[in-house]
Order: sequence, then C-alpha cells, then structure tokens
Amino acid sequence: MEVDESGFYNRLLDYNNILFLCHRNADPDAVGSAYTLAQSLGGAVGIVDGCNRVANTLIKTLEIEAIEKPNPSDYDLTVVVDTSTLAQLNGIELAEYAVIDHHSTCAIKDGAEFYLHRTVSSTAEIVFDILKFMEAPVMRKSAMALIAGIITDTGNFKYANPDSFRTLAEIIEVSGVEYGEVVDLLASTPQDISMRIALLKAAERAKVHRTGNWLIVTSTISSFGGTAAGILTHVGADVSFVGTEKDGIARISGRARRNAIDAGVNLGQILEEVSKLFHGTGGGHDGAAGLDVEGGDVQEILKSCVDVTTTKLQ
Ligand SMILES: [Mn+2]
Repeated sequence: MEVDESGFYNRLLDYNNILFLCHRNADPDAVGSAYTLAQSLGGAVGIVDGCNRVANTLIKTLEIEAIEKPNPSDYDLTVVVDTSTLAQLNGIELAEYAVIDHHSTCAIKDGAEFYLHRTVSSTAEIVFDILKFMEAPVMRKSAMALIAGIITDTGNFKYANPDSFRTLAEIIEVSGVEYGEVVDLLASTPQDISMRIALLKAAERAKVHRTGNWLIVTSTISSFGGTAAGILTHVGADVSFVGTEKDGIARISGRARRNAIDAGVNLGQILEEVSKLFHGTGGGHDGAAGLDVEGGDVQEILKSCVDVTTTKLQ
C-alpha cells in the first residue's frame, strides 16, 4: 500500500522494534536516512553488506551505531531504505517490511506492507519531510547525515533540482549546521592507493564508441566501478559504463552527463532494460545507475549497454 509522509509515520507507530536497513555498499544517503529515521522514530540501523568509503567516514565521524548483517526476523518490521531491488539486499530474507525510496524504478515496493516512494533526488529529502510532518527537531548529527546524503546523491548538486536546494537550505536553517562542516567531513575521506590504481586502469582500458557527436565510453576494472564511471564522464565521455566481475556476478555502473540526459538518456531505465536481457536486475537514476547479472559476460553486457544507449541518442 502506498502511503504519504504522515501515513508512513503513523504506520511506523504500530511497531516497537524496527530495523532501518541500508542496501549493500551503503552510501551516505542510505546511512544518513536510516540513521535519522532510527534517531527520530526509534529503531536500529542495519547494513546488509558494507558501506562505501564516504559512508564509512560518515559513520566514523558521527559515531553512528550500525549493525552489520542483521537478521530481519529479530525485528517486528524492517524498513528498507534507499533501495529499489531485492538484489541490492543480496536477496536477504525479509519478513514484514516497508520501503522508503526515491529511485525512478522501485521493484521492491511490490512486496511491502506499505511504502513511501517519491522520485526526488535523495531519500534524505523524503526523510526530512517526515520529520517536518512529525514536527520533530532535527538534531545536529542527523542534519549532517541528511546533508551528506543530498550532496552525494545529487553528485555534488550536478543532478540537483530546486527542491534539493530548498530542502538543504531548510535543514541548515532548522539545525544550525553549517554547509562547510559537511563538505569538510566528506573531503576527509581518504583516497586509498588501490582505488587510485583501479581508476587509472579504467582510464587505460577505456574504449570510445562514437555516435554522431556523442561519446559513449566503456571500461572494466576489478572494483570501484561507480567511481571509475564518474571519472570517465569527467574526462570526456557523455555516457560511461564500467564493468566489474566478482564471485561470478557481472556488475555494470553507468554515469551520464547532463547533456546526454537532456537528449533522452535515462540510465536507470537503460540499465533495467539491459539487465532483463541477461536475466539480471538493474536500475537507478537518470545520470547514475547500475545492474547485476549472475554469471554474465561483462563484455557482452557492456556492448548491449552501448547499443541501447546509442538508440536513445539517435
Ligand atoms: Mn539514494
């Protein structure tokens, strides 16, 4: 059942013991949203399978308590946060669950008791709306976590819209947190050498596919696919796809520049479409998305990503 902010809050009041669960490789939007909900409504933050670098920095700096690999059956309700597919939860067994999400496609809501789904730029913005409805104070650490979620999910505001800025301004106003504090927190994330090597390899292996004046770039590395795809768009790609393969699972991260999005590229839809061709799962945002295929051939999937994207750019 679909609910709005007030419905979401009211339904949560029926449960005592709630787990706010983040997708695997949790990002600041997932962690910040789960943490703020847990603080304001009571409950625990769960991490299904690790965090990305920036989210780890957030957890350390704000001293956020998170349970690694929790068992949903230990809770009355699991609230799946910032997650659009069950695959992003590594197929974990969910008992009774609710969903709060902002991705353009959200398959996981189908099995939920209730869900709050808005296609805004971050889950953090929806969470802030819930706090407003509750007339709950926005505590300092929650405010920092929500702002971090907005900054990272909008790609440093590259994919932001007026509402992202408006919500950011409101959070700053009601919490007293300074924007620069959060920027400093995010900038303190260490860049480790294995990541820098991986990114340089992605650049070295880049293949350029030209269609008209559009450049679609593909590459492969062993990890940091999302970061690498972002870097490729910074150095000239309009759309980039980076494939990684681990434990028999082929994973593609895609990124698109604003001009490609304006020309009709929606990576969330494209990667969902391609994932279906290979019996996998995929989705995300216009400008940043991913897919997963068990036992898939990375090169074949990358080719399909380029083909489908090319048809959108005709
Ligand atoms: Mn998000």
